[in-house]
Amino acid sequence: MNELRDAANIDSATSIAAVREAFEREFERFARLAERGEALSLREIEEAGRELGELKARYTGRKSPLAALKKQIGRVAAEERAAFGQRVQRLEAELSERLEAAERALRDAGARKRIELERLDVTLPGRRPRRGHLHPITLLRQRMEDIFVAMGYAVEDGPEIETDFYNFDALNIPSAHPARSAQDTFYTTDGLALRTQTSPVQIHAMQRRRPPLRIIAPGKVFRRDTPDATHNPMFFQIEGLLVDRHATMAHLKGTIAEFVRRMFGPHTRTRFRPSYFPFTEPSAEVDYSCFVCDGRGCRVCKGAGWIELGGSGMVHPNVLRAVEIDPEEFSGFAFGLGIDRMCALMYGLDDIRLLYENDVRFLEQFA
Ligand code: 2U9
Repeated sequence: MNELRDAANIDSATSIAAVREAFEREFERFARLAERGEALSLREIEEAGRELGELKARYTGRKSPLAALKKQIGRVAAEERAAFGQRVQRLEAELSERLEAAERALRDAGARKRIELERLDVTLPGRRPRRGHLHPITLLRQRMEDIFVAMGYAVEDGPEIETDFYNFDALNIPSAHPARSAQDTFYTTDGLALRTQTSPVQIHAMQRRRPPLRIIAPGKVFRRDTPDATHNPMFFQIEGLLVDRHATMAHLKGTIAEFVRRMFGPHTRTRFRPSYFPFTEPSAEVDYSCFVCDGRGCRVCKGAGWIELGGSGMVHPNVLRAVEIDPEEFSGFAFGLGIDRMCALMYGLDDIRLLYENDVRFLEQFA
C-alpha cells in the first residue's frame, strides 16, 4: 500500500515537472512575442493574443493538466498531501502569472499599435480647400467687356505673335517707324513680332467679317521696356473698333463718354485732346474726370482733376484699304486703353509689377 502511494507521489511529482516543462516549451514563443510587440503588426499581435488564450485554456482550463493535478491532490497520501498541494498551487500561480504578464504585454502592444494606426483621425473635419478667385486684371477686363458687350460689341481674340503686316503695315505704321525697331519690339528669330497692341486682332476680324462691325480686342501685348513701377514689357490692353457707314467722331466721343460713365459712375466727364497715331486720323487722347475727387484735384489724379484713359481716333483710310474696305463707303473709329494702368490706379497700387509677382498675399485682397 505504501509502495503504491509512493509510486503515485513520484508520478505526481514528475507530472508537475512535466506540465511545467511542456508549458515552458509552448509558452516560450509568447514571452518572446510580447517582448518585441513593437515590431509586430496589429494582426500578428491579435493572432498571438488568440493563441495565448488557447494556451491558457489548455493549461489552466477545466480539462487541463493543471486541473488534473488539482484533482489528484485528494488522492495523494495524507502526509504528502500538503507538500504536493503547495507544489500544485505554486505551479498554478506560476502559470497564471506568466500568462497574465504575456497577455498584458500583448494587450499593451496592441493598444499602442492601434493608437499609432489611428493617428490619422478620419473623423476629423476636412481642411477646407482655399477658394481661388480671378486675377484683378481679369476682373477689370471682364467689367469692361460687359460694358462694351452691352453696347453691342463682340469680343475678339487673336494670336500674340504676328507678322509685320498685321502688327504694323496694315495699321499704317511705316517701315521706318521707331516702334518697328528691335529696340522697341520683341522679334522671334524668324522675324515674327510679339504684338505691340491688340490692333492686329481687329485687322484679322475685318478680313474675316465685313462691316458694319463693332468689336473689342482685349489681351496681352509686348513692348521692349525696362520694367519699373509704371512699365512692364508685357501688359494688357483693350481696344475697340467700330466700322460702319457714316460713323463719325461724335459717335466715338459718345461711345467713350458712355463707357466711362458706366465704368466710374454717371457723373464722370470726358475730355478729348488732339494727338497723333499712325492708324487714326484725326486722333485724340482721352481723359476722364477723376473717380476719387470728381475733378477737384487729389492725390490719385495728381491734382489735375483728370485721369488719362487712352488714345482714340477715326480709323485711317489706309487701314481700311489694307483690308479692302472702301473708305468712301465706310468710316470707323477706334480706341485703346491699358488695363494694367487703370487697375493700378483704381486699387491705388504704387507699382504695376505687383500685378505679376503672383504673391498670394497681394492677390487675395482682390477676392
Ligand atoms: C484698328 C485701327 C485702329 C486703336 C487705338 C490707341 C489709339 C491708343 C494706347 C492706349 C494706351 C495703347 O495701352 S496703350 O499703351 N492705344 O492710344 N489705340 S487708337 O486703334 C486702332 C485699332 C485697330 C484696326
